[in-house]
Amino acid sequence: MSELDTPDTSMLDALESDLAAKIDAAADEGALDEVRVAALGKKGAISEKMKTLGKMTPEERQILGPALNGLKARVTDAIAARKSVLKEQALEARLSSETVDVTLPVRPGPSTEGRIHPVSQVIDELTAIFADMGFSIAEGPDIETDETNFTALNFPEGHPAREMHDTFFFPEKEDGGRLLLRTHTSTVQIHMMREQEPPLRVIIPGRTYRCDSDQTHTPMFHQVEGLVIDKGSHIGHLKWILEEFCKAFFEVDEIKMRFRPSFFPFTEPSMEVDIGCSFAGGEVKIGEGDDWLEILGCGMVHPNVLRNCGLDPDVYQGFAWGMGIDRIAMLKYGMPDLRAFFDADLRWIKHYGFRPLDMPTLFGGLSA
Ligand code: 2U9
Repeated sequence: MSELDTPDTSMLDALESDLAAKIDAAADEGALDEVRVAALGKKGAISEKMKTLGKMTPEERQILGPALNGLKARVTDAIAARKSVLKEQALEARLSSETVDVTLPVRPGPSTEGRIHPVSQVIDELTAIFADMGFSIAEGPDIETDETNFTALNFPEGHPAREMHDTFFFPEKEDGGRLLLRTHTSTVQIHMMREQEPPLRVIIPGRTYRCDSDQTHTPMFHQVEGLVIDKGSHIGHLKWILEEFCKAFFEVDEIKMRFRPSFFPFTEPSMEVDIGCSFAGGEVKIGEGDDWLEILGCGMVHPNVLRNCGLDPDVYQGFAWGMGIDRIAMLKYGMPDLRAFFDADLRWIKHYGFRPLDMPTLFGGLSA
């Protein structure tokens, strides 16, 4: 083919530089897609030229074929490169416009008004402590039967705790059964021992009810009980768990503890536990001084209770403890009167309540 017959590819060069300019000028992915369609779409400039290849002579096709394919490849790559640049720019724009300065203080408003009740805070704290020791947390109904609240727990018939002056009973049912408001959360442990195979390690916070009312007793109060049932459980384990709990809860490195003999129908032996404190200056300081403060009751689960739950006392042993949540809240946070806990007085909750964002964690400080 002579110089004169060589097909003119200069118009392809002009088309390429025109498309390259439009690709660089595309301000966003939408505009870029319009350029792509105009160049490579069904009726695109390059596509239209590809369609003419069929009508060319073999000599012309030999020149223009590779030229067109090369143009199409370079334009496709240029569009792809521009697309990734535009995507990056769009992301940068969003990142800079959507920043949130997390170091800013919480904006004043309803979310800063709300308070967590000290009882809820203490439940969160003791939950964090026992969960860290491998305990699971369980809850159960406030309305219970005489059987789970007393009989299964080895309370003999006629025991004073069963009397009306101590327990809230519902009207007698037709079948003679009596429902009541549970006087302790032990009822949940009875259900768990009857429904689950040991080993058990469970913590049960919840509301409990007794006919009582004075500066340190209210008809409804909060208790947390713990239960461990296993084959080799002994009092050494119980003492360790309670000591670790008290140190973590009162946030002290060392704490003196005193285990005094006591009696509960559901545990044998039973003990009441005091922690060392100082009353100097009329203020209670836990973990120092030579005074003592009763904090909880505990003991080895009575064999009758194990039997009432279908467990063989010669195979399984367990221990349990119970404490008043409101009481340890008063000790830790200094509220003078238990009745104020339930008056729903906003001034009280504003003073003694906790900010919702102060979630207690073991590493972050329980009551930081
Ligand atoms: C089962 C077996 C044993 C739970 C226990 C105490 C000792 C105790 C009181 C502390 C202050 C209740 O809130 S309070 O008035 N509780 O002293 N509670 S042992 O023993 C159990 C629980 C469940 C199956």
